[in-house]
Amino acid sequence: MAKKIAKKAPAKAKGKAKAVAKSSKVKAKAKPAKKPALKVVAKAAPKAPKISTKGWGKDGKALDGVRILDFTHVQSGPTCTQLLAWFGADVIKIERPGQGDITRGQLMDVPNADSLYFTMLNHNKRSITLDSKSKQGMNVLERLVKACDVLVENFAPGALDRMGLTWERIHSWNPRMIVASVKGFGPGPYEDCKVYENVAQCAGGSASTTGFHDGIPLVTGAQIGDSGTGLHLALGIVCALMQRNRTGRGQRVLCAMQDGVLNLCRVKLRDQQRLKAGPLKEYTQFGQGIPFGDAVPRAGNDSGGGQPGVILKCKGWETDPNAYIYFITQAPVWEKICDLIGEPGWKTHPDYAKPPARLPRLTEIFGRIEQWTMTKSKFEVMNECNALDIPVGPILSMKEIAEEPSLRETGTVVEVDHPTRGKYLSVGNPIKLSDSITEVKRSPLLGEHTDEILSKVLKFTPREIAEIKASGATGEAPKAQAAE
Ligand code: CAO
Repeated sequence: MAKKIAKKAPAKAKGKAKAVAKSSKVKAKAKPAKKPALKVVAKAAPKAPKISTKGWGKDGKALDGVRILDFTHVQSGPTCTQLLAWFGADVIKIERPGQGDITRGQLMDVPNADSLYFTMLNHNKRSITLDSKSKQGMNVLERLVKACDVLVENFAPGALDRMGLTWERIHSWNPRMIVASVKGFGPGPYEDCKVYENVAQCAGGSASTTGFHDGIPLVTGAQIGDSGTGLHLALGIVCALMQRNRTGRGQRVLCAMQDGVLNLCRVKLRDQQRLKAGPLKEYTQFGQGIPFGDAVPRAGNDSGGGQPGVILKCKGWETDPNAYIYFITQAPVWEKICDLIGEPGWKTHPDYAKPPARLPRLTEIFGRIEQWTMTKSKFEVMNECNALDIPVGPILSMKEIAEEPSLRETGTVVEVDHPTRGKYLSVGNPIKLSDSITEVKRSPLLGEHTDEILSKVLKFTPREIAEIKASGATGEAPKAQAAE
């Protein structure tokens, strides 16, 4: 079907173009136009590059040639620029002399070494120290703006403007520059607020819908406010780069953390509207006869997809806090579930055979399934269920994930060596491109690349570099040197 449409469309368009050309000729003969007739110029198809003959993954990286002025700190911004760096962008991280990104010194586990908080969010980047509020610092920044394609920042609202880097100024220095920002809130009553992860989870609808209906709101372990927004911002930047290929100009990209969280909670806004039509029958609360209020309640471990699902105990749950499995009573596999748990009669019994009949009995049904899961380890349940195409989710601990060989093989969990902290584990690039292979390189030491960037990227002369340094704009030379 799609093929047919695709074939037909150009033919139609051609016919129309011809018809327009013909009629304008006829008109031109009958009555000469006062104004010169509009020229119909055939639009040349954009010249596509030749198909590479190099092996997959051997022809550079997706974002080769893109240079990022990385003015990010803490988590949301750095996750975004780390992703771009993994795809090949040259990411130059500007850090305040002396201190750098505040996370370098937060949650430290090895004395005098950058924290894991920092190292795990700043791979594949270069670091330059620069006091952006000094005169010489601003001169360097101007040169950087001219040399980069994208400026990414997640300062408090207004901080970039206070520094003197307004959009108008940046655009006048480099009209091609894309300026991408993470803020806590978009325009509105809270736009001036500073925001951290859990604030965004609360303001974006996640906390009010996470937890059990009779408990307090909960935040999730997944950093959906910070890393989630960084991911959204990275997509916005790549789109702006694509548009710039056509328009030649940069633009602003804004991702508010509240919006990013809400985007990830969209099924809950769906349920908010469904409430008008009556109780949410797939919620455990319905089967328990607990009335619904006027806002989406916390749904415990109920599945968000409309298929009833809960977390059940497995063998060893008394001592192992993660001996559990997520179990979904998906309609298409219901009969297999009945056979597996030893309740073949449920396949035809009117109280259990069809999903609507099961909804008020979910507590009883999952109780019976749990009797079965408690006789097996979570991995045994996983194997037996998956052999029958019954989807289940073993609750994997971070220890199990860190030790999982298949995640090491795919580069999702990587071991990285660092000159001052030694070897550590990190999460690698979760997005796999078959022709742009990610190599995870350690995070930079504070100011490690200051000289290199001033001379090789920004082409300052040795004399100019000496002047910049003497002014204090770059702070002291880094003490720790890379061991490479
Ligand atoms: N040279 C000189 N000054 C610098 C500098 C440099 N290289 N880098 C930063 N600064 C200055 C800024 O200009 C700012 O100065 P002013 O307040 O005078 O304008 C100052 O450092 C502090 O910046 P900040 O307000 O962004 O930092 P903060 O620690 O007070 O707040 C945060 C942190 C995260 C709450 C805030 O940046 C924010 O709300 N960001 C947007 C939302 C966000 O990304 N949150 C995610 C955080 S991760 O959980």
